[in-house]
Amino acid sequence: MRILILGGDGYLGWPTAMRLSARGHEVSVVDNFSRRRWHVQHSTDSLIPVRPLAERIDAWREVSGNEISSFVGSIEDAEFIDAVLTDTAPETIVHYGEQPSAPFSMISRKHALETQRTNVLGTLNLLFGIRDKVPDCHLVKLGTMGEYGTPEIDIEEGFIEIEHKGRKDTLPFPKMPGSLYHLSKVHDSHNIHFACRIWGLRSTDLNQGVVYGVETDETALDERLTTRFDYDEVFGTVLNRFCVQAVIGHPLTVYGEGGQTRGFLNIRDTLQCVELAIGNPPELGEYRVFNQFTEQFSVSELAELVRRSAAEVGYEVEVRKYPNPRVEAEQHYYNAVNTKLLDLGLKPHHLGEELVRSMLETIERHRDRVIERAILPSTQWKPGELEVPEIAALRAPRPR
Ligand code: NAD
Ligand code: USQ
Repeated sequence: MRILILGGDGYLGWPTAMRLSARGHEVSVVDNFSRRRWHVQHSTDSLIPVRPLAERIDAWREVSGNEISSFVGSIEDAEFIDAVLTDTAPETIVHYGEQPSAPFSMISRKHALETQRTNVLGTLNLLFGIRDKVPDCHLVKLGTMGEYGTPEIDIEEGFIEIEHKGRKDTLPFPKMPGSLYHLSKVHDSHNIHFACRIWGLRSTDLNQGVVYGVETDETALDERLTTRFDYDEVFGTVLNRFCVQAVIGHPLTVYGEGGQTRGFLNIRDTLQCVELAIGNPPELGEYRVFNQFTEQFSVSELAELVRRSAAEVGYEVEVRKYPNPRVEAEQHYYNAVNTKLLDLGLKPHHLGEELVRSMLETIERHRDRVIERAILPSTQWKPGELEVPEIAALRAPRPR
């Protein structure tokens, strides 16, 4: 199959490109390197050094004998994306190419605008490109579980049957996201659904939970093929952050009460899910949603798992509750359905002490690269409300 991966230089995009290339697909990637630029702007970096995209592609050719083509440009650039679609004629597009951080979207007006411009306009521009150049193509779009928020009812996979005043309909599940980033994904979902309903395009919206882990079969082949691994307060996700904190002796940064519960999955399962979506495409005109996670954990449960796993290999770890820089429920009901990918054959990798210890081992090899200043949370959902002296003293000057 001809497959185009948008955001192919990223944490998930690069391992996906290698996996699909290893399976014999004809793979092209698009990236504008904005993620690398945002790190430069914030004086942060991936814990594991990542080679430039062109070097990684050369290394992949050398290791696997397979070719990956690359295009450097922005998804929201109409001329660029149309030219790439014409050139590559993809049968499937996997769209990872967005600003992925909730805290980034809440730093300032400028960051919020950049997030929604990149994500919402990028995806809308892509939809026009698909309509005009490759209307049969299957769009596999990375959405997020956070689109739903934390309602008092079970979360269904995209749609819910509603009975209202004696009449019934199946409608999009209500959305109540907790950041301007998560909200950008809601806007994307509406635009994609619209393009399927009105133009007859086809798409799978993968509402993914929080991803953890650093290794896939392909990244493990050669150190030049590793993917990025972030732990800073803006781009690091919670389990990846806790593991780095455990290794360097920083208290684990539980925000608030730690009862926040989310869906999680191993990076290996991200690749499995994307492969399953690609291999089982929807009909033309169909818009479907899969909830893409394998297990639910609260933040406190994760902190305890990391503390226990790290203690067994000699790290002394303190779990500490910090005033929550976000506005979110800290104790709440959470029960999300995730059967569609399991029905297609997903075999989950479950999270346990062994996996955490292997992450600690990888982190230990790079511990001298940790930028400690970037760990404590300084991005606040309501600026000025939470002045924590310990955090304020360490806060890095931030570009506005
Ligand atoms: P990432 O930042 O590592 O990857 C995104 C890539 O897209 C980057 O390389 C970036 O340079 C590129 N990009 C961004 N905007 C672009 C644009 N306009 N044009 C071209 N390239 C652009 O992020 P990730 O963690 O790999 O996430 C990938 C996708 O999955 C995102 O859409 C994110 O919202 C979603 N997601 C991630 C997670 C997670 O835990 N990592 C969980 C759920 C959903
Ligand atoms: N949290 C802590 N301590 C930390 C970091 C986070 O307690 O040091 C808490 C947060 O307050 C939140 C939870 O952990 O309640 C998850 O936070 P996160 O930063 O790991 O994840 P989130 O901001 O939700 O975003 C990440 C990815 C995003 C993806 C989303 C999936 O960055 O791209 O869309 O996970 S989901 O959460 O299901 O929406």
